[in-house]
Amino acid sequence: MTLLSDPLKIAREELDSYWMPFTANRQFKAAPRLVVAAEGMYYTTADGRRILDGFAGLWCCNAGHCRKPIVEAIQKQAATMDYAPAFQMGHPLAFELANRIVDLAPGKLDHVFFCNSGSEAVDTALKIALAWHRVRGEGARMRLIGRERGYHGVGFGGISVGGIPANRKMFGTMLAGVDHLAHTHNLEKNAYSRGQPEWGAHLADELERLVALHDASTIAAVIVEPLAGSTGVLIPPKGYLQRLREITKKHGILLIFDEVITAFGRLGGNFAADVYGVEPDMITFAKGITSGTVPMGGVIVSSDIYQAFMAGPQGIELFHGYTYSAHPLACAAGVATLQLYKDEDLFARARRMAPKLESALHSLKGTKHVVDIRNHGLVGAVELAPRAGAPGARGFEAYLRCYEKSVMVRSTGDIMAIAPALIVEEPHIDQIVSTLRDVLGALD
Ligand code: PXG
Repeated sequence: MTLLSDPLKIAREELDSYWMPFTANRQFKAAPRLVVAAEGMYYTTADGRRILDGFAGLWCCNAGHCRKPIVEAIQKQAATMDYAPAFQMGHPLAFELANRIVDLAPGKLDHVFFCNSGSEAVDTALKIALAWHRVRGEGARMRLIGRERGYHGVGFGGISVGGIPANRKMFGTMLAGVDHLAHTHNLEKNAYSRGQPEWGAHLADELERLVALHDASTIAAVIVEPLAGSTGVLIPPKGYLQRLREITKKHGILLIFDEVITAFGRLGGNFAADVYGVEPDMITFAKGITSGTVPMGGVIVSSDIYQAFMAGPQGIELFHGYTYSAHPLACAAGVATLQLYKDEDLFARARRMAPKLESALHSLKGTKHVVDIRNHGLVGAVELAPRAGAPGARGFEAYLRCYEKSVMVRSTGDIMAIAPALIVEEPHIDQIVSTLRDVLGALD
């Protein structure tokens, strides 16, 4: 079967060829959830239902869906110049987008390398870290340090520094020389914290232990999500990121913030680095840069990093890049997206809506199964007690039932995650929370 008979009424056997990512394929194909259109805060399903999008797609459509200025910019670019060679050639929009990103970036972060996804951004940042130490004559710094429960995409670099067991266990030994910090999640100490939890800054001191074990001269970089998203929304304890910054600086170790989720307004600032007041050496981004419309990712690096490469011999300074680095459609989408964020002051809007999301979510305290509620910016999570012997089952069922009730949230294990577009309004938040309340109340 090659053609869909009718995109709005796809027969079950027509769903077979596509091997879906991070999806229970057999379960999905037995009861598919197909969306065919999107606008603002809503998806439309193949059977004509309107679904409130409580998750900005997958943490990415920060400006809301199918926003006109972005759509038009992509259409125009597709008709003007479809593609430009990425190596030894350039096109103006790539430089314009890099300039705009640098304008938003904190402190000394002033150069941008483009790729096409968060996973590529992470692998790019890790490679830059290794190469940077090498061009400075410290090539023995080859170790990379991640964190338990971290999600850094699915490349071999990303799963190596990542800390999600299911994403690692099937894939061999991954990169050598990687170690991990402990994660910061602790329900006993921090349950029902609003914003940053009080307890846990000392967990950053573990880095001193790893430095003592491996010696600083072997360690290239530490990579963390400032707010860990995918694993179920772990908000950094007060002082934790500052402590990581102090220790990395003291030992000449690069600090990479993986901001694939947190960049571009999600926490109410340009970057999490701004919101938490900690300046890393590199920031990875993706998702929100184009509001999810065209795949794009990238790494913002400090001037120290860029200039070390530019001080080397003439010729190609970094043997790394992608056919679609700074793709014209992605750049057009990126420029239009950043302009829209500015025109509508959407990051300030996220800041204004954050307390509303916070109080609405925390009103779920006491609802059946709920063991924790946490939030920062326009990110929230409701953690459920797992069913005995079936971790993740309750969360997934809650996700399905919310969808039946026309609200899309996300479940990761038994944690329900919420991350609406920055255009979200109070009635949307109320609908998300009341749907969760009804669903959880009726769930085994
Ligand atoms: N780093 C971080 C911090 C991410 O959140 C990636 C890297 C990888 O990005 P790509 O573009 O390669 O997928 C991510 C992606 C979820 C969810 O439900 C999270 C992501 C992707 C899909 C679902 O939490 N994060």
